[in-house]
Amino acid sequence: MTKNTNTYDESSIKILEGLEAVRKRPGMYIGSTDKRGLHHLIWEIVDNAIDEIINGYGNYIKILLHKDGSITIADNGRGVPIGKHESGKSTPEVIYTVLHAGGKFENSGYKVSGGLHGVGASVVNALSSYMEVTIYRDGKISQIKFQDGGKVLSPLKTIGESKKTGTIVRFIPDKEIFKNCNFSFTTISERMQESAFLLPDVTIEIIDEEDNLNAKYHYDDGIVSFVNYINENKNSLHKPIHFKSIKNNIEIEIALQYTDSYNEQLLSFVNNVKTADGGTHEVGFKTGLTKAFNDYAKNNNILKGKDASLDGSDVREGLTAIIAVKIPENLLQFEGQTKGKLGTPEARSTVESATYENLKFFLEENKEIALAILDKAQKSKLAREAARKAREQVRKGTGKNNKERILSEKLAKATGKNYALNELFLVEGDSAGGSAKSNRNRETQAILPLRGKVLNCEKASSKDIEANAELRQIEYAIGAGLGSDFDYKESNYGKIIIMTDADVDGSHIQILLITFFYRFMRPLIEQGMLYIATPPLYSIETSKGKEYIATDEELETRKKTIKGNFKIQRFKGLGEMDAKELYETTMDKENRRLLRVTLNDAAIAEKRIHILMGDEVAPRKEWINENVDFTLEDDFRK
Ligand code: 0R9
Repeated sequence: MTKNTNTYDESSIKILEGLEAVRKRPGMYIGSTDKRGLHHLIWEIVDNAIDEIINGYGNYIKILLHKDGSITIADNGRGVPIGKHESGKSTPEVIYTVLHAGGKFENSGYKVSGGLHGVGASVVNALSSYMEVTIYRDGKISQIKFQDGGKVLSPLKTIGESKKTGTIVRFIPDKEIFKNCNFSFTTISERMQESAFLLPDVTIEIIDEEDNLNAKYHYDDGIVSFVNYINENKNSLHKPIHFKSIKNNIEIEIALQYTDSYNEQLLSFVNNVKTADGGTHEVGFKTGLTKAFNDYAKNNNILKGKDASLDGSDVREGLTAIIAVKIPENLLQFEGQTKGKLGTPEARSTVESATYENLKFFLEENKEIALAILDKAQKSKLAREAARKAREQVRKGTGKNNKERILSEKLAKATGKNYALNELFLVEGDSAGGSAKSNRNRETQAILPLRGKVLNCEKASSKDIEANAELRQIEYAIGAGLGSDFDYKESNYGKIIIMTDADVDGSHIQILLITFFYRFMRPLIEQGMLYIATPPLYSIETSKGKEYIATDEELETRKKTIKGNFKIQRFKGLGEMDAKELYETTMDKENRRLLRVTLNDAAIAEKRIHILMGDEVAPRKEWINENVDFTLEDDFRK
């Protein structure tokens, strides 16, 4: 841990912009004003508390969700400085009302935690109808209050005495800005758990006073606990391998463990911020890992022949790894739209050599583990080669499973050649499939009926997929490969749409298909190409004609406003609608409502898929509700 020796320089605060700009264009500062943006407010404040802890002060963060919709975040650091700023205002007033006031961390070593790097406090204030900052410092309790997006309600004043130190921020998100102001205990506690894994000295507590929920996280073993947590329900081949090293001013800490599953899970962090899109540190890790296993295998005559070697994907099958690096600010480079990808070139070679050297040493010292992992990697190599051969045969039409024949039986193709505009409907049941085929937009809509339940892919290998008729049809229809060969750019369709009955079986088929896509075509989900169709639950016939109702709530509301007689029909399945109805309600771009399947957090999705692919239906439904964005698809059609 590095101690920040820079003391707070009250004159270094940069006054740049007014809070009004934030309110006018909140998206520019917090990304969006949906649920994600709402929670961003919390992350900004929590990040400031984490910064203080990383700098060496304090070890405790508490988050309280109050019944009145306000939220409190508290730390036990030094407390925000309470002196006067050169402008004549108090320092807290400047920090919480002036954008970019957090400039103090510049060039003070590691740039820590995420988000807007201390800019956040004023942004949160700008987007809150009320904010109150209480500071324990210099033997006093001081407090300042704001309202209506950062207007001072009561300037900083002493409200009591205390020997404690720390900062407490309480705020109410502005209802004019956020349509939905309900914080999610689950979202907050999952994110805080991840922070707690990365900050082993810290305890983070979350209390939901409304729903009487609470969670408290503290992990002495840091990222080793993280790996154990992810692999909790899996069969691991050995205890987690853990190493730390410092090279070229870059701190590297890695924990990894193999399980008997086929899935790879790699999570990386830079200065405690998740790098969801990877980057040079991940590349370095993968290269070092592949090299260490290949060298060991060759040196011990496990791989024979000059050309024999294991692919990266072979040595990562069943691997869970956490890569946490700390990079000094002057070397930090982020890339990509969301800045979730590390660009720092030095991180690549540094992480590669650290991984290689530490693993090489470990494998030499732990022969049994080395052999167990290599055995698995070799099996993966064989399965991969066999699956590829089978696919090639199918592509060339040489094998007994001719691709065209397999598809022509079931797939109703789209005639259009603009693949990005084309849509593939995966439809539950032959009867609904038949309706969809007869009434569709033939230019852009293709239909593939699915019979019964598809294979649960939680534990399937690519060989199992090739052996499964239903999934093989999906693979060939999409035409972009599978697993490590999958390339979403090759997809025959811009949208893959799952269309099932609105019942438990339908939900089950949805989750089975999502699991398949998550395991074998994950980029499809990452690129936002996977959707779920939402057929209506009811139709109402009145004197004015027929209308469709999506939910029970909507039905109740509508019933109250209808005058005269009406007839309600409940659709138990897609098959109960005629072809025209099915098209109009569920497939027609003008009327349909599609849910996009999103991947908010790979670690959580992984864990949840694993747990939820068990026998219970209720948690599975909840998973779908939580992981699917309930947004009108046509809002983000590109
Ligand atoms: C409950 C959430 N906590 C905070 O928001 C928080 C900010 C903060 C802080 C300092 C200490 N604790 C904090 N908690 C601090 C103190 C000193 C120097 N730097 C930071 C010092 O005593 O010299 N921050 C002060 C300014 C900022 N944080 C920032 F918002 F501008 F980043």
